[in-house]
Formats: sequence, structure tokens, C-alpha cells
Amino acid sequence: MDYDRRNIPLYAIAGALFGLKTYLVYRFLFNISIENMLQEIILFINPFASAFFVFAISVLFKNKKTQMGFIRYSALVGTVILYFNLIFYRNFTDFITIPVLFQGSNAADLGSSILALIYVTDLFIFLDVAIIWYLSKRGVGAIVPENKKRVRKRALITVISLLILNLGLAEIERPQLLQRAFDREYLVKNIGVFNFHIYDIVLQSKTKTQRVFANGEEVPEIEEYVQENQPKKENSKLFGVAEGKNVILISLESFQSFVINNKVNGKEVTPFLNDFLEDSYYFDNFYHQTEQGKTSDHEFMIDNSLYPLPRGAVYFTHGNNEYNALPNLLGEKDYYSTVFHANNKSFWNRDVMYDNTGYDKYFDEESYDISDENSVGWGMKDKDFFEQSMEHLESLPQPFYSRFITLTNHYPFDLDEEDASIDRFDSSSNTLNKYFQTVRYTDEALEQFIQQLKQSGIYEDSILIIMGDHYGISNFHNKAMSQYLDKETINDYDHVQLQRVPLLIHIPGHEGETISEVAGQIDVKPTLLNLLGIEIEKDIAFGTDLFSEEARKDFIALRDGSFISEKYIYTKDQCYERATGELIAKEGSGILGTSDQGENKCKPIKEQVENELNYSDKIVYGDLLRFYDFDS
Ligand code: GP9
Ligand code: MN
Repeated sequence: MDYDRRNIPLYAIAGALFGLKTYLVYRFLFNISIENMLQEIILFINPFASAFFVFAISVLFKNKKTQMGFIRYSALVGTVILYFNLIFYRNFTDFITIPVLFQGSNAADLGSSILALIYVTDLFIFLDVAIIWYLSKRGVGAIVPENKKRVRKRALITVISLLILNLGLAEIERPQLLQRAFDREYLVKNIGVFNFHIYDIVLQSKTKTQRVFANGEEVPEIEEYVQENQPKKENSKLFGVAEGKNVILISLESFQSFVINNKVNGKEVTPFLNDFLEDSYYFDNFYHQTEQGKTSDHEFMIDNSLYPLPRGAVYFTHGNNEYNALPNLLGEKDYYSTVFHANNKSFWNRDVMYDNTGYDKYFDEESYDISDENSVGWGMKDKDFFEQSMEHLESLPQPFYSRFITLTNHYPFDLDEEDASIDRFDSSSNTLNKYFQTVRYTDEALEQFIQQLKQSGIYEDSILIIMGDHYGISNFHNKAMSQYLDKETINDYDHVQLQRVPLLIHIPGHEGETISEVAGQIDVKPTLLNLLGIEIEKDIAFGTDLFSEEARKDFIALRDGSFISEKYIYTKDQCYERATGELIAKEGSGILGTSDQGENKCKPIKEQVENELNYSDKIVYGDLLRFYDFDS
């Protein structure tokens, strides 16, 4: 066939065919949830962006044969990758990642059922490959020396525009998608399965190198540091009071402390919790310490008493590390561990992490009847979630350790009219205005759940831990927030104070008490183990028992290096008096930093905080617990 200037180059034909095929597969064969028009558009664009990118590489080759061969085999290999993902997805409702690929159990699982996962109609997935193959063999659309320059330029422009469009829209839809990496489905939805694999490979090699170069030589130093800071078990006021009891831990989505015992339009925001905390140990200076991994970061701290990472979600990036996590430890005492959360199981890589840390069962969205009526915003409404969970909970062997993760009070705080019991706040921030209503809804859901626990008889045999996972209202809403809190502005000190989330520990037969010592999510694991009377030989954990009578470590570190001590609050190079909020030193200003009256009191603690965060990161990045012998 003759070369014609007007011929459409084969890379473009292949890009269009393969892109369309991939889109159809995403849309109709994978069960990818589309929540809005923008997601639909991105899902449509990304297959073309990746397809054009790969096929366009062919224009770099000099001779026709290589160009054609490259396009042919790219189409084949790409389709095989897509198809493997599809087979895997049919079995696991998840996409392939490198660690999962090499995880023996998965492969074995697939092996036995593989025939059931392959359908004759799947042949259609290879239709475009056949067409591309045929065209390439006939040399259709080959790039010849005369038009090479022009075609290359066009190819470059097309590829770059498509990529920019794809990534730009993805950034609008999910800011910081790649850094935060929260869900494989989100990643695939936004950048496509091929780019997702590249991303996964990069992530994996980074993780692997750090792990490979670690040899455990840092462990003794870290162990020594940790042990110096641990109060003695015998000094826990409540050691063993809850021995053998069930543990029900309720994570309240985006629940901050400022709503507790507070009002909006003259009405209490959380009437139930306000009452319930009277019967519980209530910690009113309890801080969340999460970072990009949000809910999953708080879960990580609860179970491990290690810090989450400064970037990304540790659940995602280090879900296969060795840990000494609560479910594993409790499992040794015959506890049955579960998580209840009506979301897709791969979100935050939970399925992998739960499996790895000893959970016996994850009641994910598949354990619930979810419909349009009982969903809002991110998914199932909290009241329905708790109600449907009861049946599962009642069927568990006891004692159990069960975490419930709520969802309704999640940004953008949508709520159906009929579920709102209080009016919106009135400020310039629609987000904050709506927040009070969803907080109230969750408060009601909680009340109803506790009623059901009482009816089932589980309540009396259980301790309840209720906790906010992280902030819900960001800095972005400071103006509205200052209006609500009746302050002139929200400064950096106020911002730190707004990172408080409620923590309630309810133990049957115990009277309520408000505890105001500074505390944080890092402390949950040692506290819980002591309440249950479980002594572990040794552990590498950075938290301390909240009921210890000995002086506890004097600070709670936030993940960005800010800290709260009994006396001071340090953040963004500023040192404040905790009680008054008075600024007493500002680093680098020369005015307060070194003068007598402004001596930087925060400095020694700041160094300890940096040190501690650094130790924790070393453990996670180097997977150091694999070198640690917890028994001897
Ligand atoms: C997702 C839910 C919310 O399953 O836990 O996650 P978040 O965005 O708060 O981390
Ligand atoms: Mn959350």
C-alpha cells in the first residue's frame, strides 16, 4: 500500500480503538462506582490518554517494520494486562498490585476458581487487537521519512494534551490523589489501570529499597528510647478492670471536640454524647494525630501505637509490614477481632492491612443491604449501618474486639432533609453550616446503637471506646469557625486546639470522670491492653497508658512536628503558653527567641518530638519490627 500524506497514522487508530475498548471494559465489566459527571468524564478520557501515550512511542522508530511491530505487541500486551486485572477483579473485586501478585494465598485462591472467571464473551476484549494486528500487517498508517517530523510533532501534542487533561481533571476531582493514594479503585478511575500499575511499581521499588537497606541495627536504640518513656504497668489505676470483656470501639467520622457541650442556634449539637460522657471517662484534651491517611491513620495508631507517615497512608504503602497489632495480641487471649464499616473493602487498602494484622473478619459493604434510601453522601447512613451491624455483632464469638467506623459525618456533610433534627448554622461556610446537622445525626445514631446494645445484653459485658478520627473542618473555614466560636480570628494556636477530638471510655459499673491531661490517639493501645489486664512482655509503642498514676510522657506530637505539652503548645515555629494561648517565643524572629522573658521553652520538647517521630518512621520504612523479638 502507498504512503499517503493524509493517512491517519496507525498509532492514532490503535489509540482510538484500544482507548474505547478499555473504557467499555472499565464501564461495563469492572464494577467501578461513578458518583458524578466529572468522574464519568475522567473515566472516559483516561483510557485514551494512556493508549495514545503508549502507541505514540512508535513514531520514534525509524523503520516501518519496527513501528508496526511495536503497535501490534503493545496492543496485545496491554490487553493481556487488562484482562488479567479483570479476572482478578471478578474474584477479588480489586486490582492487581505487586505485593498482592506475589502473595501466595491470592494466587492459590485464583487457581482453583479460574475457569469460573473466564467467559467466552471475553473474546470481544481482544477484538481491537485483531483489527490492529491486521492493519499493522498491511502497513496501514505507517510513518514514512517524508512525513515523520510532522507526525511526531502531532503525536507529541496529542499525547501531552490528553495527559494534561486527564491529570488536571483528576486533580480537581481528587486533590493530591497520587500522594494520598487512598484507594485503588479511585486511582484506576482517575488515571487508568496502566498508569496505576506504573505508580504501583514506583511505590513498590521505593518501599523495597528502604526495606532492603534496613538490617535492624537501629532497633536497640529505639527500644531503649521507648522503654525509658514507659510508665510501669503496676501503676495503672485501672489495670485489669475490664478483663475478659468485649471491646466495642466506635470511630466517629470527622468528629471534633468543639461540638461537645456546645450549641448551635440555641440547641445542643450532641445531646446524647453530652449525657453519655457523664457516665464515662471523658478526655477533653485528646488530640487526633493523623495525616494524609486520615481514617486509616487513626486506625493504624489505635492498633499499633506507632505514628502514621508524614506522606501517604501507611495502610497503603506499608500494609505488608510486620506489626505487633492489637488484634494479633488480643487473638492470643482468644479475642475475636472484627471491623464494621460499610465501604468498599479495598478503600485505604483495609482488606490487606486487616488481614495482615490479625483481624478475623471485616464486615465491609458487602455485609450490608445498601440502597438509595439508606445512603447519603459517602454511603450508608450511620443509623442503618448500626442497625444492620447488630445482627452480625450478635453472632460473634465472645469476647470480641470490634471497631465500628461511621461515615455520614464525612465531608461534604450531606444529609437528607428528613434526617436533620437541627437547623444549619448561618455563616459564609456552607461546609461548617451543614457539619452541625450531620454531627447531630451521628450523635443520634450512636444513641440508638447503644440502646440496641443494651437490648441485646452485649452492653453489660463490654467496654465502649468512642473516639473522633480526625478533624472535619479544615483551616479553609477559619472565618466561619471564628464566627461560631466567637473569636476574632483563628490563629495557629487555635488551630492546634481544634485538633482535639472526643475520647470516651465507658466501663460498666464505673462512674464518670473528666480527665483533662493531654492525650492522643497514640495512647489507645497501651491503655486498652492495661484495662483488659493483658501484660505483654515487651513492645515498641510510643503511647502511654492514660490511666497511669506515674507521670506520663510530657507531650502529644502531631504528625507535622507540632506538639502539645501540659504547659506549652508548639506549632509553626511558635511557642505558646497552653493555658492562655499567649505567644512566648517565635523562632528566628530574634525578638522573642533568645531573650530572657521569651526563652524558647518549647525547644527541648521539640527536639524530643522530632526524635520520636523519626524513630517511628524508621520502624515503618525499614519494616524493623521483623527484626524484633517480642517474646524474649
Ligand atoms: C472511608 C472512610 C472515610 O472508608 O473511612 O475516610 P477518610 O476520608 O475520612 O479517611
Ligand atoms: Mn475519616
